[in-house]
Amino acid sequence: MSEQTHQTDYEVLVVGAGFSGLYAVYRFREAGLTVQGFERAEDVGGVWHWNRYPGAKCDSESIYYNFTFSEDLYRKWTWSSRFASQKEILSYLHFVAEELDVKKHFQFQREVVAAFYDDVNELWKVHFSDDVTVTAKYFIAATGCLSKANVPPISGIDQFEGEWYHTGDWPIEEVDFKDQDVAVIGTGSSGVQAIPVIAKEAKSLTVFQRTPQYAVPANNYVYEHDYIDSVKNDRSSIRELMYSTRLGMPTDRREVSALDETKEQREAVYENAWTKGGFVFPTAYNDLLISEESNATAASFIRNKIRSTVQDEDVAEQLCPEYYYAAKRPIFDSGYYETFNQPHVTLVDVKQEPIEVLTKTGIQTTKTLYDFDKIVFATGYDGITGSLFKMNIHGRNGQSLQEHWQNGEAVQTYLGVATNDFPNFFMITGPQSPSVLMNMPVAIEQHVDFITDLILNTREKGSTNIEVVQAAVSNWSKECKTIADYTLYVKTDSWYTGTNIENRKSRFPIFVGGFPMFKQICDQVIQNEFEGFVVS
Ligand code: N01
Repeated sequence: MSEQTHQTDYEVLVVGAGFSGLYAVYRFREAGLTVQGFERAEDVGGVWHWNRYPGAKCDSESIYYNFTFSEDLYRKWTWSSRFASQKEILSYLHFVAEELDVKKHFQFQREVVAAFYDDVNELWKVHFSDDVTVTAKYFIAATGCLSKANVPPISGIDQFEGEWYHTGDWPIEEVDFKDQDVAVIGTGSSGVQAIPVIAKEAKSLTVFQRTPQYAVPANNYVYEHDYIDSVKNDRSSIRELMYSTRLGMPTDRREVSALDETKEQREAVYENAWTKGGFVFPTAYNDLLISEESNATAASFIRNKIRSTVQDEDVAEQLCPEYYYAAKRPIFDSGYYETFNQPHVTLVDVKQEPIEVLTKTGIQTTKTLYDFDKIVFATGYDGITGSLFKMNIHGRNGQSLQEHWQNGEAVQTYLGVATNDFPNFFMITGPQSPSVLMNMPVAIEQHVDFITDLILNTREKGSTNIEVVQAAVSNWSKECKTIADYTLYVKTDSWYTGTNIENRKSRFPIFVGGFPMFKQICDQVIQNEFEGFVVS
């Protein structure tokens, strides 16, 4: 046991003011810790502050995409529709900040540029872009999994004389596409949401697609008042339901293999899921991500939908994906495929016609020079580890997190919350937690509660230093890998595997066992006096 001898500016320093940061600051404050939050944006919101691109929506259902720890908070907020827009979710987060009275604990427009663990004084020194350094005992990354935008290294970006944007770093001012020739590069969730909306405004829209995607209708609708009232009156059972389902929100998941039903039965099941929209489709059978054969039935159903929607046969074929359905993040759309029936919309397959360079006027592929007024990069993120690496975090003996995790190819954590040789550093929904495979607010509540309990438990013992032991990290990493290796996720290139980033070898730093199993393991760790951690 050691007394904390060196004075720090704060006990806890939290980076990020999105869902994680807001709840973390609130919980730490309520636990009696002195806490300070820092955020690079000018206000709260996290990814929902930055992702203002046209058509941005959430694909978790609204009534589940919120905090459920407080009856009062839950009752006071009213969602308008099944899938809320970015604007509405951002308003929700402003409302949360106000209700929990946490904004006063944040400093905005303060970006972390480096953080060092001071072995001697057992504290974190965190440096900001404005040359200010602060110290804290506990350093908490509430930076999310998708906050480092990936602008691919295409040469000539600086030469382009029109305007270009990244969906994850969208300007606050409205972008006007009217009478403009527009390019969208990328067809993941962001591109698929933005493309139909931009097409409505633009004079012409050219979509540069590298990998065709499976998109299933979102089927968004406005909530009825009575329904919302009943939901508000039922917070505790809704919370229970969320905490007891794999995805952290109820779906119509059917515990049956696609291969146990006849072709006709499957068609009916998929058709029903297609109509209901959202996560009903990827959870129509329980082995879609395990069995290649089962997966092929869903993939084939969607390809047939694409062919029957897109009028030009060649374009339809170009839009038909081949990878394992849902092994990349499932996409829910609102009129994506239909957009390609419009005469002013063109599809360019960059596998056939790679982008060579951006010129003053547009995009030069190996075949054609396309002129544009505006280019939208919907090219995703350096997911999971990018937002952590961006902070240049250094643990014991000055080792950086990048070195520790071999540039993201050998990520190892304990429960996604901590890693060895980085004492008193905690991640909310970090690598090897179920995070990105589930409804985030639930994962965040559970992770923040776990970290708070860990710190309080340590305090009760009269200690302040917390470190995870190497064996716990190795064992957890092995467990994550063992489960993941049963799935098709690891056989598919995606931002999950990190292979969307040039020259990165495949890894899969996500716990796939589902949220109830994860929570059970964490609860057991708590019961066993936080086994895997040592305090001093
Ligand atoms: O990013 P992505 P995203 N040249 O990585 C292509 C969450 N999210 O921003 O597939 C040409 O999925 C790339 O091609 P490929 C959600 O978790 C949620 O769309 O790598 N193309 C791909 O088509 C989601 O999964 C919501 O071959 C290039 C696209 O860009 C995650 O964020 C909404 C390229 C990137 O797709 C990320 O989604 C939005 C290049 N050099 C986002 N580099 C909702 O809640 C990349 N691409 C609904």
